[in-house]
Amino acid sequence: MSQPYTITTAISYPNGRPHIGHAYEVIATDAIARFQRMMGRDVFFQTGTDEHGLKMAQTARNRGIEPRELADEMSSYFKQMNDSLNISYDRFIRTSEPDHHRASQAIWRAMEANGDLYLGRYEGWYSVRDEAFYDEKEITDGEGGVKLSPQGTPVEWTVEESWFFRLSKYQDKLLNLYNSQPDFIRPESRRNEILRFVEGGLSDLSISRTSFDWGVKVPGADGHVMYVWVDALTNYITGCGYPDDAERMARYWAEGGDITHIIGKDIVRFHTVYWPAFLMSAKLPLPKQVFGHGFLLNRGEKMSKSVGNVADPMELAERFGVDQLRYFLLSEVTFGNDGSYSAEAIVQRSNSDLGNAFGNLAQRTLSFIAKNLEGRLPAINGHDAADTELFALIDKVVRSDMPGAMADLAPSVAIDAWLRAAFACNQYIDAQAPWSLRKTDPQRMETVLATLYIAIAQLAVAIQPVIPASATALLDHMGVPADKRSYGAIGDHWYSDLAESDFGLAAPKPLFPRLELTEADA
Ligand code: ME8
Repeated sequence: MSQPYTITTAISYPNGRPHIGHAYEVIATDAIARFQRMMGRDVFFQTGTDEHGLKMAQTARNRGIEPRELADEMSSYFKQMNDSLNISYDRFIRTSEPDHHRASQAIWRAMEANGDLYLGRYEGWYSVRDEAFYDEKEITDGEGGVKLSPQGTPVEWTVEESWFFRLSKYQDKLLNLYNSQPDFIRPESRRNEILRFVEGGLSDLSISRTSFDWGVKVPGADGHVMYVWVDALTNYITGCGYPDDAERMARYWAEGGDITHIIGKDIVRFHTVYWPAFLMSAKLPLPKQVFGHGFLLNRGEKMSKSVGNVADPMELAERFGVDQLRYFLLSEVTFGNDGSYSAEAIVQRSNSDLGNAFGNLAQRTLSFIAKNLEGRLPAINGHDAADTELFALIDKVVRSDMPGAMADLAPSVAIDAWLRAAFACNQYIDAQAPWSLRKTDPQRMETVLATLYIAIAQLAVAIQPVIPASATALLDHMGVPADKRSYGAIGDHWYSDLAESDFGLAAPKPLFPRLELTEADA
C-alpha cells in the first residue's frame, strides 16, 4: 500500500458568508485530493470553519446574537458551498466541536510539559481583523492617526494578563527546518519572506486572552481562553485523531508523512513559524509542505465589502456551472500567483476550452459513432503514423505531464497539457476526415474513430480532478467502467478489454452548453 496522503485547506472564519477566495482554495485543494485518490493513495482531506476568537465575538455582538449562533449559521453556508462545488472533503471540521477542544487542550499541555509556556502580561498591538499580534517595528501610521498592521488592517493597543509561548527558543530550529527541507514553504517568494522574518529574531507569542470567553478554555487557568490561532492550527491534528487515536495519527499525521497545507499568502507566517514551533514543542510530527496560494482579485481589484465587489461563489456556480467555475479558476490562475476573475473571462474560457476544444470534439466523434456504427465500438484495423503520433502525445500528457504537474501542485500546468492534447485531437479529426472515409475506406474510418474514442476517453479520465461531474458524465456515456478511470489503469489493453463489453453508444447531450454574457456583465 502506498503512503497515505493528508491535505488540508485553511479553516475559514465564519463571520460572514463564503467569498470566491474561499471557493478558490477548496477547489484547488479538492483537485489535488482527487488526483491523489486517482493515483491509488489513501487520502485524508479536511476543510472547515475557524469559529473562535475576537473577530467572531465582535461580529456576533454587533448583530446582537451569541457567537455560537453566528458560527452555526455561517458555518452551514461554508458546508453548503463545499457540497455544491463538489468538494470531496473527508471531514468538515468545526473548531467548536468537542473533539477539537480536547485536542487543543492536549497540545497545550504537551507544550507546557516541555517548559515552553509561562504566565506574563501582554502589552502590544493586536489586529482583530487578522487575529494577529504585531511587533512595534511592523506598525505604520494610517490616515487619521490610525495605526496599521503590515496587512493594512487597523491595530489596537492591548494590555492583558496572558500565557506566552517561548517562540524565541525556536528560531534556530525553524531556520534549520527551512534549510533542510527547502520545499517546506512554497512558493519560493513566500519562503524568502518567512526566512527574512525569522532571521530578524522572534519574540515570544501571547497565546491566551482574558478579555472575552469565546474560545477553548486554557487547562488549569480559569478566565483564560486560548489565542484563536493556537486552537485554529490544531484543527489539522484533531482530524487526524489527536490525542486519543494513535492508529489514525500513525496513518495521517506520522513522522515523515506526506502532509500538505494549502492556504492563502496572508497566513503563511502562522503556518510556517508558529505551527511548526508548536508541533516541535509538543513533540509531534511536522507537515511536509505549506503552500501559500495567491489572492483572487475582482477584475484586478481587491475584493472588499465596502466596495461591493465581493463575488458569491454560489451565484457564479449557478450561473456558469460548477465545473465551468472550477475549470476557470484552476486554469486561469498559476497556483501561487494572484489572479483575476470576471464574468467575461469565465465565459470566454469555458466556451473556448471546454465547449469548443473538448466538448465539440467529444460530441462530433460520439455522434458519428452512434450514427454510423449503430453505437458499437469501432474496430482497430492497423494503425498508421498519424494514429501513433496522437497516441504518443495522449500517453505523455495523461500518464506523465498531467500527473507530474498535479503532484507538484501545479493544476494550471496540468490543464495546459490537457488542452494541448485536445487541440491535437481536433487537428487529427480534421486531417483524417472520417466523414469522407465512410464511403471510400470504412475500415480506416473505424480505426480513426477508435483512435479518437481512446483519446477522448483518456482525456476525460485525466481531467476528472478538475471537472469531476462533467468528466464522469462523459465517461458514463462512453461506457468506460470504473476500474478504467484512473491514471494507472491507462495503458496496454485499455481499449481491447473495453471493446469486449457490450456497447450501446448513443449521441451525447452537449456537455458544455455555450455560455452567454448579459448586459449586466459589461
Ligand atoms: O485566515 N483570494 O480565515 P479566512 C484567495 N481562519 N484566497 C483568499 C482570499 C482571496 N481573495 N481571501 C482569503 C483565516 N483567502 C483563518 C485561517 S487556518 C488554521 C485559519 C484565503 O476566512 C485565506 O488566505 O480569512 C485563507 O487561506 C482562507 O481563504 C480562509 O481565510
